[in-house]
Amino acid sequence: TKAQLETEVSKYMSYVLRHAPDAAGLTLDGEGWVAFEELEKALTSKYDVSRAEIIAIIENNPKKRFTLADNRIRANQGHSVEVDLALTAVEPPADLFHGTSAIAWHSIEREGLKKMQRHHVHLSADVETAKIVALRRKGGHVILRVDAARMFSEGHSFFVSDIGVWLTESVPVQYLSPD
Ligand code: HQG
Repeated sequence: TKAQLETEVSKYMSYVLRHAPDAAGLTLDGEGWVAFEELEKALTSKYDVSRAEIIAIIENNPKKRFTLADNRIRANQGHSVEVDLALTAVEPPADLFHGTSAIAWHSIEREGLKKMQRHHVHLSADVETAKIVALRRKGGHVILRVDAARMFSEGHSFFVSDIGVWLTESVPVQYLSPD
């Protein structure tokens, strides 16, 4: 169906713009941008989609995963390839949240939150969003409260992405508690 095609194209765009530009013959610049026309070529050679449909996929993406500006496109976050999104450090809200699996919690309670494959640990401003993130995982879920106020006062830097995801390098255990 059309919806399935849109999801597939969107997932492939995330894959290419975050992790494997080479796979589509693309090269990202230092801040993760690529000419829209180049991406369009890669997508139309692989999928039966038009330029207008690609633009609609970008604009209708529920999580605003991509920014299209000045004929360039980039993923807003979640890269594994080296990019500098030019984020500025800002003071976080007092509490932030992280939704994860009960299994992961066994190691998180010993090691703290690590950035794993990504460039930062991703945190949510509210419990509802953290729950949605957790539900991507199988089995039981845990919502963690992060004492962001104390982390910030003790020298940890925070960044906020275009779409309101809070980012930090790591969260040591002393700042974590199950919500
Ligand atoms: C876990 C999606 C064991 C961490 C979502 C998470 C979000 C540990 C997983 C965004 C650990 C990494 C981010 C440790 C962390 N031991 N497990 N010490 N430290 N973990 O996907 O936060 O679709 O990289 O709890 O909606 O789940 O990409 O991070 O379960 O906004 O746009 O390791 O990704 O958005 O998983 O999700 P991820 P996340 P997109």
